[in-house]
Amino acid sequence: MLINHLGRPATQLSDTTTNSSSTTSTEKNNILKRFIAKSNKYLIASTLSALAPMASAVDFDITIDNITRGLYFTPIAVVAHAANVNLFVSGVSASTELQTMAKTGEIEDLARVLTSSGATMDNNPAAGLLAPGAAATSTLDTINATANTKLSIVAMVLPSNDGFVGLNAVDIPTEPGTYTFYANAYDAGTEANDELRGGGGLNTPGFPVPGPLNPVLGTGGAGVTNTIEGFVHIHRGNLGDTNTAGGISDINSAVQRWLNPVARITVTVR
Ligand SMILES: [Ca+2]
Ligand SMILES: [Ca+2]
Repeated sequence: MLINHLGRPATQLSDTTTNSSSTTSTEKNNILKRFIAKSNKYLIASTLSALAPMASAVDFDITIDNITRGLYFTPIAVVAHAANVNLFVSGVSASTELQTMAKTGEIEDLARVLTSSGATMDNNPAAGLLAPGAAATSTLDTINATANTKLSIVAMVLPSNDGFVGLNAVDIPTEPGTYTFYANAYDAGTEANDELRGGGGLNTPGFPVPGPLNPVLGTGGAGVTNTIEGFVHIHRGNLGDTNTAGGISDINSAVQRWLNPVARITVTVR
């Protein structure tokens, strides 16, 4: 059965036509006048909306607060991108570039791919590690890149094998004001969470240990697990232990465990 735009069966459209054929000529004129008046109103409305400024172009600051007790964030990628781009999708395998970021902390590969897709980026606003309780601010300007309506932020979290803080494709606000988002830590699913010190390379086990982390980690752990998870998911958190010279993990469970979220993102649109 044919259905018109109001959801009525096509047969009802025929009934309406039959009824209108019995309308008098005066009534027809009145109907025509009302139709013309309405059409003018729509024309004026559409002209006004065409003259309104573009709502998608914005110039904004993004402040990232590390709200954890004991995690460091490696160089942060702050990205305004188009709606058809995703840095990661929960439940799906990580891209090679995301895997590299989550296992080594390096964002150059991710930045190269995103830049070639037309994204607007600010890389490494903390100029290195963002310590627990610290904050860093980026500025992005999408006035000349109006397709970039989504905001994503990623950085590896340490200590972790392939954990990362992720804000995933939220709508960039367009009205001036201050907006707050919270970001969870995810597991890239590309390395077993053995929780052991390592070289931090893409194909080496364990996690990198930059200077500030060295004195607060244990040594000689046996390893928590050998299982590679296979897909991006909410991180289960570090298990850790309290044995600084052995146990299952080199992570201190009294300091470096966490519950999500791990970052507060404050967007200020000017
Ligand atoms: Ca993992
Ligand atoms: Ca230990």
